[in-house]
Amino acid sequence: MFFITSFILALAATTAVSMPAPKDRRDVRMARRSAGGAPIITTTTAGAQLNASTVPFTSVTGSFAIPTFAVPAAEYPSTAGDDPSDLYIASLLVDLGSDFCENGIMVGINMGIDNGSQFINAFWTSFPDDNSQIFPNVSFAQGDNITVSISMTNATSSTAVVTNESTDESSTVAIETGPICSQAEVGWSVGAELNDSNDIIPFVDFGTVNITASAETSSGPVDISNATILTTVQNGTTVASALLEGEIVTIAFV
Ligand SMILES: *[C@@H]1O[C@H](CO)[C@@H](O)[C@H](O)[C@H]1NC(C)=O
Ligand SMILES: *[C@@H]1O[C@H](CO)[C@@H](O)[C@H](O)[C@H]1NC(C)=O
Ligand SMILES: *[C@@H]1O[C@H](CO)[C@@H](O)[C@H](O)[C@H]1NC(C)=O
Ligand SMILES: *[C@@H]1O[C@H](CO)[C@@H](O)[C@H](O)[C@H]1NC(C)=O
Ligand SMILES: *[C@@H]1O[C@H](CO)[C@@H](O)[C@H](O)[C@H]1NC(C)=O
Ligand SMILES: *[C@@H]1O[C@H](CO)[C@@H](O)[C@H](O)[C@H]1NC(C)=O
Ligand SMILES: *[C@@H]1O[C@H](CO)[C@@H](O)[C@H](O)[C@H]1NC(C)=O
Ligand SMILES: *[C@@H]1O[C@H](CO)[C@@H](O)[C@H](O)[C@H]1NC(C)=O
Ligand SMILES: *[C@@H]1O[C@H](CO)[C@@H](O)[C@H](O)[C@H]1NC(C)=O
Ligand SMILES: CC(=O)N[C@H]1CO[C@H](CO)[C@@H](O)[C@@H]1O
Repeated sequence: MFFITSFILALAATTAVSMPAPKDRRDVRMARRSAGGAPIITTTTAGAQLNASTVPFTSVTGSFAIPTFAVPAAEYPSTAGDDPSDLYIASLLVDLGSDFCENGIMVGINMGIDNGSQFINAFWTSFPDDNSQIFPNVSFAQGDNITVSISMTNATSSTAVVTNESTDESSTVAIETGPICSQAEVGWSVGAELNDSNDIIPFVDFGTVNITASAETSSGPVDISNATILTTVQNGTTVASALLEGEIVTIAFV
């Protein structure tokens, strides 16, 4: 289990947090999987996910405007109340292989409110080592247009890029993983994080976000219209839902 402490703590949180381990997410998904293309129910993730077909994916990209976000209303079911001094987080992610491969990468924007203070950062995480780091040289504000991508350089190395289109600032990192399996899925989602006790940190209320989604194989761009929808259900209540229209994944906090 890794901890995204470096930036959260730097922004005054006293709580250590982490991304849910992929295995935890997968177990939840597989356990509750419905037949016939129905959404997969998870406790941490809402968005769309596409399995590889015969040709492995080589890249995944998502573009979105960072939404306005706020402390959720009192009825939000995963928390006892709407205590404004608490920590609320949501991560806007693209994924390559983190769910179904031993080795995988997630890249995204981490946004939240800690004791009333907002923070936004870009981070990448590689699996299975759960190594999470912050992209340098780029910062963010609500409303900024962002593009994040992961591109495989070769079998064991990928390049991840985060661009703030609103200022044309960009940050690029090379990520060494083990070999990413040929069945690696791609995904575009909003994900929750876990605290030190492995409890889910409540989502910040992110309203609605539209992710323009794309993926490629060595043969070129892929039709993502068959992607599977992921819905977040916590404590029996849907807290985030998603739909896919064309290449747009719309994710809503409910
Ligand atoms: C995607 O692939 C994984 C295994 O790699 C499998 O468990 C899962 O059912 C597949 N999902 C769909 C929607 O086909
Ligand atoms: C889940 O719901 C039960 C019953 O309403 C409540 O007692 C419990 O605190 C809730 N758990 C969380 C994590 O919100
Ligand atoms: C939360 O913010 C309030 C008001 O700014 C401050 O008085 C308090 O010390 C903060 N609490 C923590 C744990 O930082
Ligand atoms: C893969 O690419 C990385 C980055 O360019 C390089 O350091 C590494 O040696 C390459 N690995 C192989 C097996 O070619
Ligand atoms: C984001 O992109 C949209 C559509 O191109 C544009 O209307 C908007 O002004 C951009 N926002 C910022 C902050 O650059
Ligand atoms: C960040 O900026 C410094 C100074 O300009 C530069 O040396 C470094 O390569 C940059 N890092 C990235 C990931 O762009
Ligand atoms: C994690 O969150 C739960 C539920 O909000 C809380 O009871 C617990 O104290 C938290 N643990 C840490 C280490 O912050
Ligand atoms: C998302 O896209 C839908 C459909 O195009 C649009 O109605 C909605 O305003 C968009 N929402 C945001 C937050 O951009
Ligand atoms: C989507 O799924 C349907 C039914 O399984 C299949 O016939 C179709 O070829 C798939 N389309 C793509 C682009 O994969
Ligand atoms: C680092 C940086 O300059 N980020 C900028 C992204 O774009 C918005 C404007 O839309 C600025 O407010 C941020 O400062």
